[in-house]
Amino acid sequence: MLATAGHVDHGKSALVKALTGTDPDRLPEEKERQITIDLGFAELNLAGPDEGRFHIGIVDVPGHEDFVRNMIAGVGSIDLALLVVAADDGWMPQTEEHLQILTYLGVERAVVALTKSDLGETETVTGQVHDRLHDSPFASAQIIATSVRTGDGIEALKSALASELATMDPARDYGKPRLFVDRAFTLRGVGTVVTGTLTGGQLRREQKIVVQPGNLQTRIRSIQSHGREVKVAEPGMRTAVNLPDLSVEQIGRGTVLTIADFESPNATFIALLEKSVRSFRENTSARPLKSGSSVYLHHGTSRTAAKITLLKNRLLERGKKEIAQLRLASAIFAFGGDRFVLRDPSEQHTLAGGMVLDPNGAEFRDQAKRKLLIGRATAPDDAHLWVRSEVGLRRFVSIQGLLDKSHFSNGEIADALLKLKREEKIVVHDKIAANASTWKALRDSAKRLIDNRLNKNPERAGYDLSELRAALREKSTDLFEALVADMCSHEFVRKQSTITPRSHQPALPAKLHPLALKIHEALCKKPFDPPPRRELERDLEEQRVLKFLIESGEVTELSSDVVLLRENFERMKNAVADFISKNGPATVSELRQALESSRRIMVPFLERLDRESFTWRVGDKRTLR
Ligand SMILES: Nc1nc2c(ncn2[C@@H]2O[C@H](COP(=O)(O)OP(=O)(O)OP(=O)(O)O)[C@@H](O)[C@H]2O)c(=O)[nH]1
Ligand SMILES: [Mg+2]
Repeated sequence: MLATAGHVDHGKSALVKALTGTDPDRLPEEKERQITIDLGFAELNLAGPDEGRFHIGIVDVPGHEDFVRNMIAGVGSIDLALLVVAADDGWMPQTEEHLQILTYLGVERAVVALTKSDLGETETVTGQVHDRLHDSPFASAQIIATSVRTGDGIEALKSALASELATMDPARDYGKPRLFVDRAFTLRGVGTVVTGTLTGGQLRREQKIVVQPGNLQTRIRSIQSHGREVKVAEPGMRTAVNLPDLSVEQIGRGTVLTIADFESPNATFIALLEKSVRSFRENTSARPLKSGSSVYLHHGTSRTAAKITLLKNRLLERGKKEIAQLRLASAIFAFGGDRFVLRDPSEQHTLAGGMVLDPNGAEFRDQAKRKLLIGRATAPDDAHLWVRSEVGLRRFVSIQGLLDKSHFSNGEIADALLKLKREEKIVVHDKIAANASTWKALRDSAKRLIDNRLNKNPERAGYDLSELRAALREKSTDLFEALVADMCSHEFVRKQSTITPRSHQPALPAKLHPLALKIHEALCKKPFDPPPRRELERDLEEQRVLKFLIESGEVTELSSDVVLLRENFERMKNAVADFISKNGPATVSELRQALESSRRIMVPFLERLDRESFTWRVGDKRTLR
């Protein structure tokens, strides 16, 4: 995609018409006032090298200072700018402002048209433009003098654009399509149509899509590009999508068409802000930006009120970069690596630009974490670096959804994980990835906790997993499960709900032996009608002993308040079998009398036998299975 840029009345729209034959000014008010107000669109066909041709969309932007907002919406997804400077007027305020906006948005290529060459003295203006561009990304841009009056330079401009396009990489496809909507309208018989410049991935006819913010689900009926039906829209394409199930109100400029794979939009995020060193005039836009300022954030085709908190210094000075948290009045659908522009609340000045470093926006006052984040801005295309910093920032990450909102494909993310694993920078366990050192620290503290507990309570079969999790203060189930699985692949085993070293043999400490004897005796007195459990464990030590007896199998637990010696449990079972074989199905009360037990014991006891499928309940009687 190509977009014009430049000061009002410098001949952008006239040039687009001369290049394409299409007048991009379509609104009656635009015709009347002879000024561009909103974005205009045209298609440029150019002869490329080797008989090839370029079909490229042009977005024509307004130059007037009141409509910079619309201009930004037009240049969010472009790869090449056609910067227009009128030969009779030279470099003007919106030439400068547009240049800064293009730079903030990461546009790296431009061709300059010196328009109205029939009216001006092109040599001096060429010198001035060179001057202005020398410290910009467009320092080596071709400068072509043109006149739509005489036709001079139009062919030269076409070949300059073609040669520029020939050396550009195709727009990246990372499988995450976003169409930032710049227009929505209704066509009779067709319904709602939205247009935009597609980035990040393909969209296809009949595809299910989601409109963000708002998570509105719908389906694409058809797609057009420059008036032609297409099955698939590719990244970089000017795209018109027919969404008959939505109304124009639901999907105006600023919304995003995407697929269902992503988390909701965010209203808070972390970004690196940058203030251009350039200052055309000593005006508001050149003053440092203060932490706490209210601004307008322009992202994609959206504009949202936002508040900035600088995380390190209090001021963002000209020529500097600062990491900041942005809190928005309403959520936007931003990815890590996205660029944006900040303007002042009265919409008079462009203040700064920025790149989203973390769309999920927690605050990072921690210096090490800030450093990790800032590193991302220096390598926005480096999946390895982004994955590594993500793991570093959050200690542990779920692999599912890792860096979903980024400019990296799932394949690139998986490759980066694999590489980091091979380099032993991270560990990957099942569904999670962690810093190698953090993981080791976590495992060590889990081990220490288990060892301490079993040293203190050698009679225990293991450490309760729920207790371990609470002690580690780990909230993520995936993480905790991965930790336990990892430990159990080495020196630990999992037994029901406990974890224990393989070598551990539970043993009652000698000083508790007398208590064990006491409990044993109490359970023997009336073997089938022992005292309630609470009478056996009146203090912590007795509790420990009884728990040990249960875990070691010496005592059987029938309910929270009923325990029996294992051997008595077996004897009772045999007695029940004898009684029923002789007398036929029996009630609880018959069995209770026969066994000299009590209802308190008999009810949970028989329920246990039912569960073991030893007995079977028919009405109020038990028979044998
Ligand atoms: N003499 C001369 N006049 C031109 C040329 N190009 C444009 N103009 C005139 O300059 C005026 C402004 O042209 P536009 O193309 O509307 O300018 P623009 O940059 O699109 O203006 P905005 O979109 O409002 O910022 C019109 O009256 C044009 O006819 C040229 O090459 N030579
Ligand atoms: Mg115009």
